[in-house]
Amino acid sequence: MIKTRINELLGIKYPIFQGGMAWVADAALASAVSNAGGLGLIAAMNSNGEQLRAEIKKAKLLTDKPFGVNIMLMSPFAEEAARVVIEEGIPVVTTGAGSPLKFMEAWLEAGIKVIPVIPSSAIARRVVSAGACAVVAEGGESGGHIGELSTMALVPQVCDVVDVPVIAAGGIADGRGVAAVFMLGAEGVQLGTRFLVAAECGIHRNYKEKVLNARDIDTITTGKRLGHPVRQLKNEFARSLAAKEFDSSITNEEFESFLAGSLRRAAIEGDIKTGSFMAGQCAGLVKKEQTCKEMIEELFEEADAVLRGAVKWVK
Ligand code: TUI
Repeated sequence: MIKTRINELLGIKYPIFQGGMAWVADAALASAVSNAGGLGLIAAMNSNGEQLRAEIKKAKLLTDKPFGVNIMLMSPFAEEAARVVIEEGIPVVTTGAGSPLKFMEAWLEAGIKVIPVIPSSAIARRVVSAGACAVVAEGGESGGHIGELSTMALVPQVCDVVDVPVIAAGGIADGRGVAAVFMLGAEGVQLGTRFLVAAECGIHRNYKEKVLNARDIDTITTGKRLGHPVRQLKNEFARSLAAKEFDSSITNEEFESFLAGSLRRAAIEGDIKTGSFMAGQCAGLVKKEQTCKEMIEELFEEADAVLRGAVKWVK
């Protein structure tokens, strides 16, 4: 049994979060993770305020366990989502892709636990002094919008500068990864890529197949020129973005316009050619489809065994 301050803080059985993946993390997935003893998160990114409210209401019918909402701060709906989480009595909010400082006072006042996803120790320090009760330190191995540092380098440096619990994300897909980040000082984990193939994850079959068939070298990052690099599985679309990355005949606005709708095309339509199939470098570790309950139990059984076995190296 692995227990940390995260279990107590959030009232959950296992210190694991499911990443708040846009167009992926809906009520069905979040409630399945919460029912399995982790923290499920609904992604607010792709919904306006009322769509998010409807998704929250659905999740409330599907679980009596705590679940949260992830607010992607670059989303045009971030303001609406920030209000809806308060109105719906959401107990925990995670944020990504920017600074949550302008919303924090209102959320803390409403009794919401705020857990920002952060890519550096300086940003970790800043959000903790503004009242964050924990942080998710996300390394660049992750899928989607990423920072510069790897999980291995980021997690211990964040642990060194904050007193609140640190949840590690990026590159974790099995019990070895869970055990490894605990050794770096993390008290919880957040996984995205592995949950893409969960039975309760409703994304298109083609997306699941791409993850299940991925090798370690099958992801690529694009979008650095816009200041927000995104990791995704290689396909025609990703390669064409990569080719445009340093093409000065294309403006940033044109580059941005190629991205519009690409995540939806992957997750909902399963468009192999023009979809953006976001996934982390650990996709190559994801080989089987399971329910969220099976995944989470297996992850922590493995981590438990790895941590207990580690003592064999100490002479
Ligand atoms: O947000 C994510 N991952 C995402 S969001 C997303 S949707 C999308 N994003 C970009 C283009 C198209 C679609 C897909 N994946 N992860 C959390 C994360 N947060 N990664 C990096 C950050 C971050 C970056 C800067 C957090 C804070 C931050 O602060 C900057 C500042 O100035 O305070």
